[in-house]
Amino acid sequence: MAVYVISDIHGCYEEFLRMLEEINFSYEDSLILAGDFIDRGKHSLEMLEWLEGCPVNVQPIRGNHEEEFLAYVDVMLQLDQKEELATDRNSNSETAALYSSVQYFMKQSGIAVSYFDVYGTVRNLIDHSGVTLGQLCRWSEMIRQMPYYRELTVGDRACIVVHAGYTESLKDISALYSSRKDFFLYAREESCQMGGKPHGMIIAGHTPTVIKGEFSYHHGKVFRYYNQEKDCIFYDIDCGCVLRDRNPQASLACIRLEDEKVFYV
Ligand SMILES: [Mn+2]
Repeated sequence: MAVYVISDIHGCYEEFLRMLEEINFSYEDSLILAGDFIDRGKHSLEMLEWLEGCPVNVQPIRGNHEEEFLAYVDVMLQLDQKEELATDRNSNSETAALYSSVQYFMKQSGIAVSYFDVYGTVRNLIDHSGVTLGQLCRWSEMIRQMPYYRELTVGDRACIVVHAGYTESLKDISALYSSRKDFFLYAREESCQMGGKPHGMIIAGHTPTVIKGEFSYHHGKVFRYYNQEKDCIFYDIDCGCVLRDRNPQASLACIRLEDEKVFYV
C-alpha cells in the first residue's frame, strides 16, 4: 500500500494511463493528482471523463487551469441568465451559440476576447467533441468539489500536496500574494523561499523542470530542495510532459511518498 502523486497531466491522457501501469497502481494504493489535468495537451476531454468516474482511492486537487475552467463556465452561465437566452443545456449547437455570445459581449464591452478560454479548451470541447453546457456544468461542479491541497503524514513528516506552493499563513507571503489561495495555485520560486511547513514535505507541480532559467530547472527530472531553517523538503514534480514535442527532456513523473522514489514515463 503506497501513496503516489502525479501533477500537470495537461491532457496527456495516454502517458497518464501508462504511468498507472508503470507503478502497478491498485485499489490498495492511493493516488493524489496535484492539478492541471486539462489545457495545452490533446486529451482534456478524456481526462475530464476519467476524473468523473475515478475510483475513491484517487484524490484530485485543483490547479490554476481547473480554477480558470470554472470561471469560463461561470461566465457562460451568467450571460445566459442575464440575457435570458434560455440555452438548452443538452444542445451542442445552443452551447456553441452561447460561447459565441460571450465573445460578442466581451468585444462590445471592450474586453480582450483572449481573456476568455485562454487555451481554447472549451471551444475544442464544444466544436470537436460535441460537448454541451450540461456537461460543462457537471465538470465545473466536479472541480468545485476538489480541495486546494491535501495533508497527510508520511513517516514523521507532515506532507502537503498542492498545485504550486503551500504556506501556513498569509503574513509570510503578503508582500507578493493577496491570498493563500493564489499561492496554492500560482506560486513559483516563492514556494521554496516563502512557503513550506516546519518538519514538513511539500509536493507541488506548476513550474516545468525543463524550462531553463526557472528556479526548478533540472533537465526534466523532479526538482528537490531542502529548506534547512524550516526542516522542510520541497518537490516540484512537473517534468513538463505536455512540452515533449518541443523538448526531449520532458516527461510525466510520479513520486511515491513513502520512499520518495520517482517514476518517469
Ligand atoms: Mn499550473
